[in-house]
Amino acid sequence: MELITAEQVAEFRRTGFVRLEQLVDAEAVAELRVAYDALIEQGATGAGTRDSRLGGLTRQIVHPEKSHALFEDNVALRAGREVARALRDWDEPAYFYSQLLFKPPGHPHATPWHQDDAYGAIPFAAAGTPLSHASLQFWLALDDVDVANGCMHFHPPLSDDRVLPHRVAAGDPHADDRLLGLVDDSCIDPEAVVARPLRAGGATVHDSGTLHYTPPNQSARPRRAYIFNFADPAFVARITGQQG
Ligand SMILES: O=C(O)CCC(=O)C(=O)O
Repeated sequence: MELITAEQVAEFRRTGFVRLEQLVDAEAVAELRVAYDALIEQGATGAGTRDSRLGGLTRQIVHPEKSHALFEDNVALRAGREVARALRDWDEPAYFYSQLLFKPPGHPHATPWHQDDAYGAIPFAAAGTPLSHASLQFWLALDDVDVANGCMHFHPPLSDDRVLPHRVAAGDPHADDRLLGLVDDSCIDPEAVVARPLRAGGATVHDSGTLHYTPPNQSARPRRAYIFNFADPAFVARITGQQG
């Protein structure tokens, strides 16, 4: 199965995001769902996992691989690495982190417009910081997703290649699970916004500087997103060095 075409690579380079109709097959989706549901239902208690709520609102399990072995190595991560190799000419894409972000039926909270680079500092990266283009975020749908249950929405690049002004939209500003959003959404052109519905097993990939948003889950269906990130190895070495 071809994971990504030359046209999709070109689209990503132009827009900073791309939809992959099928990153993994139904069998992999079924297996991941079992592991996902087990962590959501029983709680993720492994050392190194953070099981909390993004902004106190949306269930988020960061580093699920520390609580369930399937998230350590699976078909989605292997496929994601292949796609990252096609999208970037890094020496070797470095696995950075993963998270489960769960919007159950009727979940009333949007994930506001933001750029992932804004999360690079606490409480947020200063407006005007150059975008890093250092990582790729994979958003794998484990349910069919559309606008009603909270699929990803993207905005094409603004001419300014910098972090826009962000604010803490919810949660403790100094906690890792704070929720960030743009201070002012007026730069978002509704005509330019692209919703990316997916069948289960499909994924979107976006650059760390790409503006994105998800709506509340207004449906009776769950929205199980398995999110993982591959990054420039030089960037990961720098971050890890800082932490160590
Ligand atoms: O799924 C969501 O609600 C938001 C996901 C997101 O912001 C991301 O993957 O970077």
